[in-house]
Amino acid sequence: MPRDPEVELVPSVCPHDCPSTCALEVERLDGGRIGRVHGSKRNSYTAGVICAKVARYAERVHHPDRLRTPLRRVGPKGVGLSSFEPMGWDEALDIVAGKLAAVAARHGSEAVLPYYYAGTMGYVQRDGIERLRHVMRYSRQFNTICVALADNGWVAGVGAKRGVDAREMASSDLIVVWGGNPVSTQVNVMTHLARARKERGAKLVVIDPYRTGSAEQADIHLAVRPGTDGALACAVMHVLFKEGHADRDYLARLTDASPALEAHLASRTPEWAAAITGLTVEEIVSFARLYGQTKRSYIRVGYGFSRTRNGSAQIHAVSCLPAVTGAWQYEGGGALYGQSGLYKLDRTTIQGLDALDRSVRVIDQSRLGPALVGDPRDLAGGPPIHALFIQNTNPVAVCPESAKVRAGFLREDLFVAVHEQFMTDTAAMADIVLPATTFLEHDDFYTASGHTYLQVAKKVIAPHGESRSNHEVICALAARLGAKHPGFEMTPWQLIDDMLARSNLPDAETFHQKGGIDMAPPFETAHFLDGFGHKDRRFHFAPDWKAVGNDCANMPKFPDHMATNEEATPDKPFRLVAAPARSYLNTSFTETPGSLKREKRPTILVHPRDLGQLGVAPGALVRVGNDRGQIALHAEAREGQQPGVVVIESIWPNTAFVEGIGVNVLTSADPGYPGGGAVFHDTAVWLRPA
Ligand SMILES: Nc1nc2c(c(=O)[nH]1)N[C@H]1C(S)=C(S)[C@@H](COP(=O)(O)OP(=O)(O)OC[C@H]3O[C@@H](n4cnc5c(=O)[nH]c(N)nc54)[C@H](O)[C@@H]3O)O[C@H]1N2
Ligand SMILES: Nc1nc2c(c(=O)[nH]1)N[C@H]1C(S)=C(S)[C@@H](COP(=O)(O)OP(=O)(O)OC[C@H]3O[C@@H](n4cnc5c(=O)[nH]c(N)nc54)[C@H](O)[C@@H]3O)O[C@H]1N2
Ligand code: SF4
Ligand SMILES: [Mo]
Repeated sequence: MPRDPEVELVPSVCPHDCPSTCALEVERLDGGRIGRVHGSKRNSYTAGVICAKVARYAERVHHPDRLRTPLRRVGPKGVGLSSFEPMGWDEALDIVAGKLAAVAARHGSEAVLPYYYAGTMGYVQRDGIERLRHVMRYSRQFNTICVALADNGWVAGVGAKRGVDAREMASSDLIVVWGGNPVSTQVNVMTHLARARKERGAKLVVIDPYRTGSAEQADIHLAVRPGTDGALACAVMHVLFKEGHADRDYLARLTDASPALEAHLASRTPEWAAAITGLTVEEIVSFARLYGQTKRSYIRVGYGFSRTRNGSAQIHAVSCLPAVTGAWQYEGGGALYGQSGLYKLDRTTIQGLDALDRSVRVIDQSRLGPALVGDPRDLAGGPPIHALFIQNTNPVAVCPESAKVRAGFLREDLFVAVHEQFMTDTAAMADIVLPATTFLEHDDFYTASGHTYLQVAKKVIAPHGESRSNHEVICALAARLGAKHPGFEMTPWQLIDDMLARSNLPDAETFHQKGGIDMAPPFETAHFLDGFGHKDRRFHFAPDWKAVGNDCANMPKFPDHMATNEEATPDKPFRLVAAPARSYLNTSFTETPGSLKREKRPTILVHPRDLGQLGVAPGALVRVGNDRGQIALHAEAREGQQPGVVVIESIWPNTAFVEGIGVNVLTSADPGYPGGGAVFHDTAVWLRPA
């Protein structure tokens, strides 16, 4: 569509928790509004393409429900806007600071938990809360909700959190999207792999328990049972060794491969894996042959198959494949999980690391529910949590075991302040709600996990209503609490420049002028030809699990299927996958008309055979539950997944479900092995007609 020449295009960066971190061009209109948002062509990973939900960002940033003023709750918790009345900023900040100070004075500073995540991925606005935490000695947060299991599994083998540049997919002959759904969750993967398909006739394999948008586009879809990818990977390696597709020279030079590894894999037959994965022997063997016969094979490792109790072992097992064939050596070959280990950024000032005291107790982010209801395992011998200050996350909807989260937030003796853009499920439980800017209304700095650019963005429009940025709120609270740190006296731009100077990088203005700087390492390094990340420079088939986590008793010596998941039982015969919805970004965009129109209503996808056996008509209301709770939602028949597997695309607000209880009442807060991490796709449930 031709653009109106009068419209000013302003550069920005998408701040959402998405591996793509797209470079944007925002149409700035008169009167402080924006028009369409476009992908920038200056960034060769974005390559002019962004997802539909962010292209329509005008719907979100100018939404009539955006919070405009601070609010005080005067009615019951959990009801929404009608329970609140507007108030002034000074009074609101005085109350929040006063409560945090009173709780710390009475119960100790660890009774205060600043709680955050990745509503924005900008370093200044996301991580400033850490500075306040450390200076005030408030409880620390162990970040486990997203990448912990996958990071540990990847680093166990590869030794560094980086991989082959995603743009190289254009030179691949086989692309395996393993446990990810890029059509929904990072659209740019599809751009780059489409080139390989068009120009080289590359094959696309998608490994996912259900027929996602990505699976629909694949040449081969392997619909594994959830949590069984380790078995599939082992059987593939079995075939690779048996049929002569292992690169023995590579294995000897750059890995710790041993006769014991081969003997172990000799017992991991396709028949063995078929029984575990639910795939046929034929499917497994033909995928293994395709992989073994293709030098330029690229695995794009998603997060999906890490979100199980055995998730780290699963990621490790899959990361072994290119080490067996030596695919790492070739252009367009190897694998990528994430690139965040490429950058060595010194975040001392932003995060207040110079004030960090490692003796302060740590709360597991994913176990917020158990921690709030006082599970002694989660309080590390410290006081109950009496005050929560929340930015950038919506735990009442997104945390597992949400019945406990809710019970915790309902505690009369808990003070909650939430800094938000919308009246989320979490804000509705707060005592004080503060209105927050979006990325278009503040400055920030961004790294990416899916590509290698570092980027900065300046604000594009004035703040909505009276909303303030996270940085402003953190600094205002620091002033009231008497928290001293140079970071509280700096502007966001100064904080970015401070970090860049400490990291020996050009200043923020240079990043801005250039539209970001590509930090891609040379081919040799990107492909680990100069060695992997471990001390011995080798890939580890036999990982030192103790180096990545404490709970190692169950960890297998070699890549394997680790049978520690919440298996289906006669009374809970279904395995639930709580996958992301295409038009939402976690719970963000659940308020925008364009996204709602596409997602329609909370839905459980059930195999037609199962629906028939349950006597449920497609479209009917069903009840889904387990020992942790139950929910009601509509069912839809879906081919392309195994019987016994059900899928709820989310994360809908709890209030979108007919009974006001959302999907995470079903998911478990058990930490995955060996170093913790949320297990959102590792859930057994029963299903009944409602
Ligand atoms: N549209 C949209 N985009 C998003 C998000 C969103 O909510 N919506 N969320 C963002 C965030 S925070 C993140 S971390 C990323 C996550 O993006 P992804 O890497 O795509 O990871 P997941 O969202 O966990 O799940 C991806 C796929 O894994 C599949 N899966 C689940 N269990 C298994 C398994 O055991 N084996 C295999 N092979 N596959 C399995 C699911 O069915 C799902 O299709 O996406 C980001 N982008
Ligand atoms: N069932 C199920 N649950 C899941 C997952 C799943 O796949 N299935 N995925 C999990 C994963 S991978 C993740 S990462 C988590 C994500 O969970 P969250 O981090 O809670 O992600 P969002 O729901 O997008 O919530 C971010 C909130 O931050 C707010 N926000 C955005 N920018 C700013 C800002 O600048 N300032 C302030 N103060 N607020 C801001 C947004 O309005 C939004 O309400 O969810 C997890 N929960
Ligand atoms: S949500 Fe992801 S794909 Fe969409 S614009 Fe943002 S970074 Fe790009
Ligand atoms: Mo995430």
